[in-house]
Amino acid sequence: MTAAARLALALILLAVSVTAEESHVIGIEKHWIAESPPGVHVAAAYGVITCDCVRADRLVSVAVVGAAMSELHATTSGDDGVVAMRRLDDGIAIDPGTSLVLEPGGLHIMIMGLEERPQAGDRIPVTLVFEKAGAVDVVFPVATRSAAGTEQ
Ligand SMILES: [Cu+2]
Repeated sequence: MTAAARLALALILLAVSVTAEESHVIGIEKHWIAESPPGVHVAAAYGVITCDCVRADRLVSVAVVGAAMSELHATTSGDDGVVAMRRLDDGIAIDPGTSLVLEPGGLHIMIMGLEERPQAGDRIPVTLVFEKAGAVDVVFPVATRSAAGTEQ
């Protein structure tokens, strides 16, 4: 390979990597927060998160307006059939071209210390924080579990 060809190849590789940096886009759809019963000040949020990216990203934390704190949880069922929730302190990885599905009975955002219980029709601002993409603001609509189940 000549020096000129080598330089041309290096420039092409540089262009590709720059493009990759620019096309790191987080998408979220089908997002919703489940309505809580009266007197309950915790809630769960769900949705499908995609990463239009070359390198993997990671959902590391979530902030919800009107809530004291939020955690990322996985629902697990043991051999004894007991269903429990586990806090994911390292966040949740999201690989390029795949969907991160947060759904009832699986991964979810646990919202705690809500000033008011979320009710169907409410719209709650949420900030999803990703390792690479940074903060992504999304408004989550609140729906009853039955309504969400029939709609999806
Ligand atoms: Cu939970």
